[in-house]
Amino acid sequence: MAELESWEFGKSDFVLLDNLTIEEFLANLKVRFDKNRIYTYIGEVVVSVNPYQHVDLYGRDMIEHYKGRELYERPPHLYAIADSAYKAMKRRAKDTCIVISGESGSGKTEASKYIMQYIAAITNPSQRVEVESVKNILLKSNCVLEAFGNAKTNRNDNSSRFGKYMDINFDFKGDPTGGHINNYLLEKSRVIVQQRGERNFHSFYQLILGGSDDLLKSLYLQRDAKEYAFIRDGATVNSVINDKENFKAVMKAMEIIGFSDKEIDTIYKILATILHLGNLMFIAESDTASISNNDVVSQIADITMTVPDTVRKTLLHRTVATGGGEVIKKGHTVQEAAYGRDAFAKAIYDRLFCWIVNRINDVIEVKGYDPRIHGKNTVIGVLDIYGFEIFENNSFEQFCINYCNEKLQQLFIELILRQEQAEYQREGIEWQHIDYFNNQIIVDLVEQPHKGIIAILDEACMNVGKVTDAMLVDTMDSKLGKHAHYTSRKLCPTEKNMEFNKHFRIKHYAGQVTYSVEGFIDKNKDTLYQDFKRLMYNSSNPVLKDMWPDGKLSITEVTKRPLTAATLFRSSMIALIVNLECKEPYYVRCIKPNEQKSPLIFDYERCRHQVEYLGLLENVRVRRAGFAYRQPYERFLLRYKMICEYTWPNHLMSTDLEATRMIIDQHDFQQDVAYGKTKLFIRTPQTLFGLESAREETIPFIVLFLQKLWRGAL
Ligand code: AD9
Ligand code: MG
Repeated sequence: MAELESWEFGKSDFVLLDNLTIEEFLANLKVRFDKNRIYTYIGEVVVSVNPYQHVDLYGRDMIEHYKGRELYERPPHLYAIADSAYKAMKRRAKDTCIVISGESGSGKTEASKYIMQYIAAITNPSQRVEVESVKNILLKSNCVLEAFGNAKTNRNDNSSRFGKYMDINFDFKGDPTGGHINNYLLEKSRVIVQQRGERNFHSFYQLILGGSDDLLKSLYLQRDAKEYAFIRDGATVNSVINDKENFKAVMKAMEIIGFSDKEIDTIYKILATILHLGNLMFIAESDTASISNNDVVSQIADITMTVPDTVRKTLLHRTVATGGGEVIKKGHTVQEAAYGRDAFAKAIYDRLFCWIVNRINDVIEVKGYDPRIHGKNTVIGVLDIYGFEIFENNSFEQFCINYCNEKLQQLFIELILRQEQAEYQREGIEWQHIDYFNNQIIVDLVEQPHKGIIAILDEACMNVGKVTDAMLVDTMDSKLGKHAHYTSRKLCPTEKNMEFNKHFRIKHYAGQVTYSVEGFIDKNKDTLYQDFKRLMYNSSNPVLKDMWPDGKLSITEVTKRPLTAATLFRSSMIALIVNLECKEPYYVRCIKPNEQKSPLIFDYERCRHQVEYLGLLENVRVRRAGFAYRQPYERFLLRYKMICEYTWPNHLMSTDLEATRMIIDQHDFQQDVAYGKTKLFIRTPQTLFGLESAREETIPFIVLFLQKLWRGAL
């Protein structure tokens, strides 16, 4: 329970609500949002509402205010959660993780940065140089990853278009010694096309607006984003982001992290290559394609240090091995050439992003750590991953993102309940079972081997060219028609918002989402002609070559069908969950108060929806069904010992438990508490209020007493 604030700020913990209804929940959230109290607890979960304005909550003084404190001693804050995770790690050598969830624009990335800043600020009191350097790199990595992985969308001016999980490693002293970043499914389709009002990744605009004249000249670029097809639409979008300034900041960050000049140079060369690729024009010549602006081909060849003729051939042909083992070059049609070019542009950006992440990992990886000498190496993980998405048109990307959220919700349910149960068992207190919606059924619908949507999709991708998107819906209908969480137009003929064989719908835990199946097979197959890989591998630029090791294989050596995008994503999600499961979790649940990015609007309906699908009411119920509060005896006594004459200033009982019992008995709260092995469990808020008001009443007497004591009057 957080430090009790004045009533006008609402309840600092939702467990304190008098009536647990969605209306009361929202009313409390609104009162707090209006007063800039953007954080509220549900036990140890932080609910955060995006304030959409600067709030004075993150200064050095605030960090000091929270440092080393228990959750309930201070008003709710991310810092308190970060401190709890840090304490658990330091005191009990537990690996912990902080899972931040919420929809796009709800404040996850900002929260993750505040958490990292807090951890950086409270560690390394002795200012060890190597630790300072690790901290600096960890913080700077955000700036680089945001440049390459974030973009302006209609929901968020700085939307993360990738999922991120960062481990921070600590030595036995509790100082950061390194870290590791895992990135998930970058939305690479954005490289070639963006929705109206959205932009490509920030990095492109930063280069065009912030790069020096010399740099742009060497890359054959003009300082006008409208010149480039892939970023043209985004160039006219109003943006609050200062690309020019950010270019400098990213450059500096990359230098601090330790990217070499050659590496930085290659990064910008790749961006330029993508921009030039977008401007290539294919024309039909008899039934194959040719390129009308060959100067662009030469520029690409020069920038990528490849041979112009090979670049042209790669763009216009593909190498295929015939059944008889013969290798032939097959000319593309205009459509195929454009498809290949787009796939290539997406792939080089994706490779670049993964390479940047790996490069940062190389630098921050813990080296030379020997647990026998240095003690256990512990970890705090921070997960900032895309929230649930329901758009007007939901495609393959939303399908993956929403599946990811199902997995995380499953973990949340498991861990919160399991953790409660474990704590009760550990403390020797009886556990009551709580009913909740278990979304495992939806997880299965998506990921089950042979029967799930991913399996059906993969099967469709195996039959190259034979299965259309429409046939895919048909197969899903026949295999999943009876599933309670799956439907389509055929299964539900009266449904007007779905078209026959074009849409299917999943009833997610967070709401119904209708997916347009168009492009599913293609995006899942994620084909990139081997010729492009070979082209990059044969570059004379060693940094670029390094990003394409698989280009080494000749066409006859490439035998294995690559794994599909959905299968790769499923494996990465399963690995993520395995990783999180073995850590002690802390949760931040972010809420977006309105669509207008306004600090003044609390849109009830939008908030209601989020509270519902985040399962926050259930969360409070779980917390309240048992004991809403728990405190170690030692801590309890520190706070309340003054309200009983037998425990103040110090008790003489044999144990802290006995002393606690003395206080509880004297104030007649016996009915509402249970005594665990190390903690006192309190069932209802009223008891806590009673204790708090007794404390408030006593403090003036104690102050008076102490003053007299000092004056020698006693
Ligand atoms: V997405 O899923 O990556 O599209 P996020 O990460 O949930 O999304 P983000 O953290 O980027 O949202 O927050 C969106 C914007 O809200 C930020 O750019 C800030 O302008 C604003 N924001 C979020 N949190 C805070 C805060 N604590 N204080 C002030 C905030 N502004
Ligand atoms: Mg984000």
